[in-house]
Amino acid sequence: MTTASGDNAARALHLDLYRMMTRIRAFEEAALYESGRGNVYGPLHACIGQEAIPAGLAPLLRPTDYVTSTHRGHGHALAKGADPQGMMAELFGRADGICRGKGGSQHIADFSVGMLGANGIVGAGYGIAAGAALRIRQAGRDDVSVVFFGDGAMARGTLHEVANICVLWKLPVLFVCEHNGFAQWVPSSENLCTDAVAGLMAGYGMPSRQVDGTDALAMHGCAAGFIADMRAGGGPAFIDARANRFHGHNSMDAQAYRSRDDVSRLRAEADPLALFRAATAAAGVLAAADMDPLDAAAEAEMRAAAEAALAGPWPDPADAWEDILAPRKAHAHG
Ligand SMILES: Cc1ncc(C[n+]2csc(CCOP(=O)(O)OP(=O)(O)O)c2C)c(N)n1
Ligand SMILES: [Mg+2]
Repeated sequence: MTTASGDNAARALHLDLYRMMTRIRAFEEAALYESGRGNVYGPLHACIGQEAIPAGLAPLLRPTDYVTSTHRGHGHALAKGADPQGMMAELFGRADGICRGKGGSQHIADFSVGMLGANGIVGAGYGIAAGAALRIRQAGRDDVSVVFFGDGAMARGTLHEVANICVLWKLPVLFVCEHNGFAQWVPSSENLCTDAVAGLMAGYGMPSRQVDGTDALAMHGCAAGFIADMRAGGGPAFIDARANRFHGHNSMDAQAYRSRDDVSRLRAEADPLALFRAATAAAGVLAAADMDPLDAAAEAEMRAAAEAALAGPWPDPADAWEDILAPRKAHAHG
């Protein structure tokens, strides 16, 4: 039986999921536009088409949880609560960027919200996530550590080392594979020995599930169960989230390896925002009139973030030698 409070909770969750997806998309569309105008330093790796994956997890994460990310990390950072203006300023290389303009798109981090960093090294997040999870356990906390990575990164040896130790030590790491079928321009079938990656990880004794990564509600439901188990003292889990990237590998990729028709078909059939709109309307939870203002607000928010970031200060060349080594106090114990 549905109740009024149940209906309200469902409505609030649907609004949260849609708001986050549309914010991620608007951030990246604004960033891609500015990249085309020459305002972004370095390539941009857009997660457009994959927004439901981080958006599904966002309402489940606390500021004291941790996230490690990839080169395709804008959605992860926003889902973890990072400030879009600081992120945009980071892309533009400005001194008020979230990492003082020194990291750029592939190195966005914000420890104040538990975002431990995007990473240009494929698969580099595994060990960092496990270390963070070990700290959580040692401190007796019930937080969790989420590592996002691509299907290409499944081929990295560190995944298998880390999976082993996380199971052995019951570390609260949620492994989220963003399975988009490509590693750069190489189809995953030429990179991975199996498509059934959840089965691979189940072999380590880890609860593992394949989920439709274009479905924010499905992502949310699956991650909710795994995260609740971890907060109650359980060990790691794995999600094989299937989705598609609609843009090239990055802003410099002409996509010679797939046809325009393939991409148009994906956009028509597998757009997580459009699918969500249709499903929530069919279920009678949200109507277009609930979601259209969220689209407009996200667009305005990200446009304002870009404008403010463009007006931001350039770094002082004298600061180039700062932030290279860990802060002194980190070495206090030798
Ligand atoms: C250790 C390492 N090897 C190779 C690369 C070059 N590289 C950058 S992205 C990428 C593909 C990653 O594919 P996947 O993990 O599936 O993520 P996706 O780009 O599809 O999100 C590769 C091979 C790298 N950055 N780091
Ligand atoms: Mg991939």
